[in-house]
Amino acid sequence: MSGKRPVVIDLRFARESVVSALSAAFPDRPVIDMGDPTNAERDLSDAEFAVVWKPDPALFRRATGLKAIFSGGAGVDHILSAYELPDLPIVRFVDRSLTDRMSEWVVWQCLHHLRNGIAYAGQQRDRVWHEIADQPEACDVTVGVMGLGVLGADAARKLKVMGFDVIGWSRRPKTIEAIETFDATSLDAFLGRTDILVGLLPLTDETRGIYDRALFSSLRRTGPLGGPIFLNAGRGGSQNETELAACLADGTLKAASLDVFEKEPLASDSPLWSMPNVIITPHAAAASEVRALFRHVEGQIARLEAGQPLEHIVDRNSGY
Ligand code: NDP
Ligand code: OXD
Repeated sequence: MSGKRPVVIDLRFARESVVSALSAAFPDRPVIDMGDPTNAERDLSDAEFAVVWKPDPALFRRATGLKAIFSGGAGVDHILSAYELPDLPIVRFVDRSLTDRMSEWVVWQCLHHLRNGIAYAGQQRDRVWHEIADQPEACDVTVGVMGLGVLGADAARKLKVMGFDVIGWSRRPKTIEAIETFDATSLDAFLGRTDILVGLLPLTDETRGIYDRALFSSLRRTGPLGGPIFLNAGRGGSQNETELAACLADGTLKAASLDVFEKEPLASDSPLWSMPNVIITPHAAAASEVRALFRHVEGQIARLEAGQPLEHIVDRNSGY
């Protein structure tokens, strides 16, 4: 090998996907795969980079020579909130495959609600042939995307292509072609226009519990879908699940599609499981493709070695 220092991998993903992706990754440097039990006691002080998803907390005490930490996903709350992290750059996973998957999920769910997917699935179960009248068009429905980062902005553009009226909200002012945007100071105006709310926020101190009864009550109630609909694929910690379930039960919300939950896996006794107006996916909206993740890490290391700055570095102050 080239004399380069190792990259340490601690990814709590499906084991086969990590092993398979590692077979072709990092050809020019040693790899320490913490999923391999023979590495359990290995000295990690020579490791130069770490690629992690919910890693062993001891990793950062043992790997004392790291230059950068790469998150195995776009979100970094899994490490920022749970570990004493060394003062090193933390790089988020940003990649076309992840972005496309998330936009697929968002567009899928918005179309499902637009086209009465829940009602028609119920009718099919009951062998009922009945066309629901007054089908609105996508352009009649305003989708409000909360979080206009890499994922939110892409989802907003693709929803626009499908014909929806799309608006967006982010902490700082943003310009996205053909999409009206609102910043942190104009949340109420944004919510008051929104028929389908799409949550694509990171979990930070500011966004924890943001999706609560007060917020759901501010959504537009006079839209063509017969009540506001909530989609969340950001983080479950941003939703007050007790209030969410109550709002779905009393009609404050007409329906929801939820990919993320306060506690995952979702407890088997959660009322959300059996609500007829709720669609649940198991944090599967945009799983990281491990080969793509390693390509992204290789690319960032190559940049660093060429004297260029790392991209997609987390701002520790804002928490994302
Ligand atoms: P980015 O960091 O690119 O974007 C985050 C967006 O949220 C930005 O527009 C930011 O505003 C906005 N934001 C953050 N805090 C606030 C706040 N307090 N008020 C208003 N807006 C705020 O993240 P990504 O788009 O890449 O990812 C978003 C999240 O999606 C991830 O953090 C992760 O939690 C989740 N995710 C979920 C997956 C799943 O499978 N369910 C898969 C991948 C990611 P500004 O533009 O002003 O900075
Ligand atoms: C991510 C996730 O943050 O999969 O990438 O949740």
